[in-house]
Amino acid sequence: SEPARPIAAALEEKDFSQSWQDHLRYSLAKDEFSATRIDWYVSLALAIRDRLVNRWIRTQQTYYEKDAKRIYYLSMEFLIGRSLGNALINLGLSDAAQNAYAEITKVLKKTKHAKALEEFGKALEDIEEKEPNAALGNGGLGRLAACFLDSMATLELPAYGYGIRYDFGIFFQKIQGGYQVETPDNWLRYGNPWELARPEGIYRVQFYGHVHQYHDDKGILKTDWVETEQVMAMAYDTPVPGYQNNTVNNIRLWAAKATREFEFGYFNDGDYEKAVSNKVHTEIISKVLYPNDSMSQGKELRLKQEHFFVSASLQDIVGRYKKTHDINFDCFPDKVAIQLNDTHPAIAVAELMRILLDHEGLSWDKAWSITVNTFAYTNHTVLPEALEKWSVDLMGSVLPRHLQIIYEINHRFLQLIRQVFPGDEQRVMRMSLIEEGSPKNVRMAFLAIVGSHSVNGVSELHTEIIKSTPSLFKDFYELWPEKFNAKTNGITQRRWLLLCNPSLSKIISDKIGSEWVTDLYKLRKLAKFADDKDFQKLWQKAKRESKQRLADYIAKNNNLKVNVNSMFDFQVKRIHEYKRQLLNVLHVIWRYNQIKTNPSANFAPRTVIFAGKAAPGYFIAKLLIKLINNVADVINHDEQIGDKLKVVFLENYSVSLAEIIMPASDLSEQISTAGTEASGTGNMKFALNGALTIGTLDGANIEIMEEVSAENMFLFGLNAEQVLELKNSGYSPRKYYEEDAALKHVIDMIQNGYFCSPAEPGLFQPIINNLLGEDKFLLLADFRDYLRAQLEVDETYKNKEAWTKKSILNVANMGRFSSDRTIQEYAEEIWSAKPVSITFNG
Ligand code: DL6
Repeated sequence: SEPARPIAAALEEKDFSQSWQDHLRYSLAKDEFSATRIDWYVSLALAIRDRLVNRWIRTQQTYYEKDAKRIYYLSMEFLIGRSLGNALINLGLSDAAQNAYAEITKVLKKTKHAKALEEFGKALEDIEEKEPNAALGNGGLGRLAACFLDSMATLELPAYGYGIRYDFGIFFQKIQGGYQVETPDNWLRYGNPWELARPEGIYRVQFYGHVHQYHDDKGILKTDWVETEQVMAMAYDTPVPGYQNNTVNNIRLWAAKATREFEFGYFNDGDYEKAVSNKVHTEIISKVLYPNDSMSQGKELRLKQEHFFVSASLQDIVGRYKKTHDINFDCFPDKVAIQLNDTHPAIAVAELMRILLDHEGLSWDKAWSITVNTFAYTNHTVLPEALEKWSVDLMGSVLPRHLQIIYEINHRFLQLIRQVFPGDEQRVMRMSLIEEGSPKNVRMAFLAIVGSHSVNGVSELHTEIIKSTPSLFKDFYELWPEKFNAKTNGITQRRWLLLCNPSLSKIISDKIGSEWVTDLYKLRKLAKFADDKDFQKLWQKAKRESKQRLADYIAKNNNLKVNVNSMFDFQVKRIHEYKRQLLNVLHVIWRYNQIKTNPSANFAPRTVIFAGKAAPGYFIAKLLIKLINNVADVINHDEQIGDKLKVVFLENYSVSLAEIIMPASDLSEQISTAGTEASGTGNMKFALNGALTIGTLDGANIEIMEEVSAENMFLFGLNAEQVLELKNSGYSPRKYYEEDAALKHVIDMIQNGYFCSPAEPGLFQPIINNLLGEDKFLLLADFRDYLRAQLEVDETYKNKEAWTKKSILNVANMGRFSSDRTIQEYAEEIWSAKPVSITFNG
């Protein structure tokens, strides 16, 4: 089909400014004198959305006409960030928007209305900044889902995202007195111009009640789930444009609404209060995102959220299938692929079985074969506390029919185990979907594995770990080796280079053309310019501009002046013990001591920058934030230290903040204990923006090393195997503490209150107890080698040319880490899905 790119963009550019002003007037009923900056943002977003709508409709029509195999990405989290800049880039309307901005500025200037001019701002970015982040995710898993949506649309894959429209996304983080304080993220306060409510797209979701089984008049066993509580799921659709193609896919998020029956029932009884409280009680399901990224808390409301969005999505998917296919479901898996983003949607295995058995009347064997061939499951973590388990009692109460189905799945599954491994009752116990004990639990990861035809890890190492670790999925790998595969994560270069780093993007495209935007391997062409002095100068200039932008941000938000000539050294990610922000802090204190004792020591000046949220209930992680801030306070106020070292904690890490951080980075800290970080994607974003990595051989760091080569990184520490060996041979952190005077000094300073106010002595004792007690993540074992690597960083940074060369080579070798590559692999190897081009004539 005809590529409609240039024609479509050109046609629509010319009326852009008019359309923007029309929306201000006719959609918002404002004139330019009363418009606030938010009004200008909303009207601009609506003008852009108009330009997506025809393509959006055409895309859905085409999938329908061609009976394309659809890919459904089920995820509790989508960490989208802002949509405006991305939409402009993908539609090729960035220049049109700039021109429109200039035109309207001229008009406003003529009016000489100071307030109107002020609200319009000084640059288009001022308006873009009014867009709240769609922060419906915690971290890596949610952001990956958002990158995948972008890649699927760009690769013209018939894909849909399904999730929850939380009223409140991830909390806002404030730092008060060095402590994290959480406040609600009311992102929908001013409405959301990108979404369309679909009041007609509504499904009934059931909870509680009980199961009624009986034989009908033909003697066939029937199952009804009766006397249930019911909640309506209402669809909100958001367009997902591909990059300068005509594809506009859909992300459908569900909001909980009270059923009319409930309300009318109580109204008829005259119980108004009860009707209202029932509505509130019901709608709480989609109220707020759970803020834990690596901990399953087993809360009833969370289980209800999971079932709520899974049930609505499956009803939608099955309904769409039935519109155009016969009712025997024979080709369901040929037309439908469903990816489970972690175990959060794993109840879908039981729910699809329930629909096929109880509603569609299929036999067990047929329903099961359809289910297994439809689902695929991605695991995102090896942390035992993150593996979801639901108590049998809770599940029996909230989802009694599902529990029954899970028992039946388990019964048949254990029969298979006994056949394949006769006499191995230990194995049967280990693999059972039901964990015996009190309470008895349903193991959701096992349900997802048994109910899927594919199980993937998110990097090569992570996949090896889940396959070989007895407490993870070793038994399942032995049973079904063919199900397991690795799909190394990726990031979309459209957001994480083109959009967030225009100055670097420009010099890259000027040099090698812009094909890298849709084929990241094209960056390889940069390698031959790594030594080119003129190119290096341009490269350094782009970096400096971005660093200046961040320095301005820090001056404004942290009231701290940082030196843009210092090395900007970042660790930004969720705060977690396994990610080892504390190891970074130990190094910072060590460096501080070195500078104090030897002021003429030739360290490269550094600004060490942290950002990240801690789960609100994660005590040690929150204490670590306080430690970082206290250490920053001491160091930043020490006149002897001056510019040689500064420490910054940036509050409220978000997608938008990451877009400012990545371009400004010199050094990327990826220092998790080997074998703990499933993949990491921040590591990729930094390297793509020219940062060098100091890191362990963990997750995707290993694959980054394979691409950019070890000499262009700073690797240190034990590898995953050595970590296991050391743990097995009896690890004693105290030994390292006793034997390393500098390390001991650092730890003693924390313990003895060097970084505490007199009002809070002993504040950090729990951190010290962890470190000298178990030191579960082996910080002390890796400390010395980390210092060695850090000194190598200093030496390299002092040589500007050598550093810039490595920076260019990092970027040149990042091709593999595009989410386009990842999605291509999912499409070919898991989903068997093909692209569908959309023809559109404006
Ligand atoms: O796969 C995306 C991302 C990985 O890059 C990170 O390494 C991993 O920690 C993260 N996992 C989560 C929490 N998962 N659960 N459950 O966000 O996934």
